Order: sequence, then structure tokens, then C-alpha cells
Amino acid sequence: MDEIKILFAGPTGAGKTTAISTVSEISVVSTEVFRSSLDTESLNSHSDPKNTVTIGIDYGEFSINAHTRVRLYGVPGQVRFEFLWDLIYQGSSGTAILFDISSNAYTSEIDFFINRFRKVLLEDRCVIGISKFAEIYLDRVDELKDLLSELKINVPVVAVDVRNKEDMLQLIEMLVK
Ligand SMILES: Nc1nc2c(ncn2[C@@H]2O[C@H](COP(=O)(O)OP(=O)(O)OP(=O)(O)O)[C@@H](O)[C@H]2O)c(=O)[nH]1
Ligand SMILES: [Mg+2]
Repeated sequence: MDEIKILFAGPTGAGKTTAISTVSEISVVSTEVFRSSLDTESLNSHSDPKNTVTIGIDYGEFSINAHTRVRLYGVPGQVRFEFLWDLIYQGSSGTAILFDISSNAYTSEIDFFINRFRKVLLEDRCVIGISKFAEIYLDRVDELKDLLSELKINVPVVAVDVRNKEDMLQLIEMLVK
């Protein structure tokens, strides 16, 4: 059995935990807690913040075909857990970075995460997933694409509904083919 490790990264509220739960064939191991006073990021960036945030890692898995098992790891988006990102990245063969395009902090989130993962984006197999897309945000997609081309990063950018299994399988397939 082949094994492929995929990392999900991106800011809090982008949909990493949801994405992994959507495709996993096992009950997802996750470390969700109710938001605390330490969590200022989702309060600042989301007009309607979700109730829970990940403080450890999410883990799920599924078979992409008879002989390949995909192992999915999600890291917490809050920067106070940044030390986990490089740790969990080790040994992964693909990285998906998700952004909530409706976030109030969208510009600073793309700027921070694209620069933080610049080396990975330049050298590894990656895809950028845009969650909560709507046409009113088309300018924000251009903003992301401009940032990527400025940094000479050439990775696919796709709109996904992290709650939709087909969408998530398509995104993951871009990383395993
Ligand atoms: N209404 C709506 N909700 C969405 C959409 N996409 C994602 N969501 C919701 O957005 C939230 C995303 O939360 P999580 O999956 O916990 O985000 P996360 O990236 O794991 O966040 P951290 O663990 O804090 O880093 C979930 O409540 C989703 O149901 C969408 O298109 N529409
Ligand atoms: Mg999470």
C-alpha cells in the first residue's frame, strides 16, 4: 500500500478542519476547543467567527485507489501555533493552503501565509484553495494572483466549498497525480 501525506495550512477559519472531515473515511482525530480570550485572530478577521478553533493537529485519511492511502494533516491557523507548521510539514508530498476569501483580514492573511510558505510554494507540489468564494470577491482573487506572480510562484488557485466532497477530492487529486 502506498501512502501519501498531504498538509492543510492557512489562516484560522479558512476551512482546514472542515475539509479534512469532508473527505476522511475514518473519524477525524481533531483537537478543537472553544474559542478563548487568546484567540484574537478569528475575532478580528471574521464577522461571524466559528465557535471552535484547532489547537493541535487534525488527522484524517482515505483511499484514492486500491493501493494508495492518503493521509491528511491539518495544522492550526493561529500564528501562536506556528511551531507546528514546519513539524507537520515534514515528509509531506503535497500542501494545500486554504484562504477564506470573505475574511476581514484577507489581505494580511494572504500576505503572511504566502510569504511564510514561499519556499514550499516554489519547490513542492502545492495548491491554493479559496473558500467561501462569491463573485463580489473577484478582485481579491486578482490580488492573490498578483502576489503570487510577484514572488514568481506558479501554483493552481481553485475555489472550493470545503463542505463538498467532490470539491475536496478534486483539490487533493491535484496534489497526488
Ligand atoms: N456559510 C459557509 N460556511 C462555510 C463555507 N466554507 C466553510 N464554511 C464554514 O467555515 C468554517 C471553517 O472552519 P474550520 O474548518 O474549523 O477552519 P480551520 O481552517 O480549521 O480553522 P483553525 O482550526 O482555527 O485554523 C466551518 O464552520 C465551515 O462550515 C461556505 O462556503 N459557506
Ligand atoms: Mg482547524
